[in-house]
Amino acid sequence: MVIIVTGTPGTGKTTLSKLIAKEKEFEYVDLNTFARNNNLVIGFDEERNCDIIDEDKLSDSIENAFKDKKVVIDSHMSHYIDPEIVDICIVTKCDLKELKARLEKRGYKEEKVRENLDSEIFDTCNVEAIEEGYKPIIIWTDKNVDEQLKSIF
Ligand code: DAT
Repeated sequence: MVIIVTGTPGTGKTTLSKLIAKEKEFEYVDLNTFARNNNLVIGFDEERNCDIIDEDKLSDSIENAFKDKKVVIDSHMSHYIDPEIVDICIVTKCDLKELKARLEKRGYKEEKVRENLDSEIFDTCNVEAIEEGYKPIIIWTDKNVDEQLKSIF
């Protein structure tokens, strides 16, 4: 079983993925680390300040690595994995004031805070996931997460 967790940076992907891993006994996978360890990094996106992952090879690698395992994959790029091999797509979302506070606490510069807030306002990860063929489940991480997870597990 494969769960992906996508969403704007700061909305709580890692926190939620690790919670699911711990409570539901899934293996936690950070997609960036997985991509680096499996030679799937084909460049660096200066604008987004993140690795460019070879999308063509990504899904096969994931499928081969985690066949018959319970795995939760954390990344704002995870919705680029082929929906065919994913059972559940979660998009984390967060109240904008709270998100701004979280990003500032991380020490992000004003411009980067603004970019991520815009991303959240435009619902970018959710929209992209739907475009890829997913039916995402939204989890609001500024509200009671355990309560919302009951609709999944
Ligand atoms: P992401 O992985 O999307 O970048 P994160 O999991 O690192 O986000 O969380 C960003 C910050 O928000 C971090 O300081 C913890 C806080 N946070 C995330 N989920 C939360 C929750 N459910 N309740 C309270 N704080 C949360």
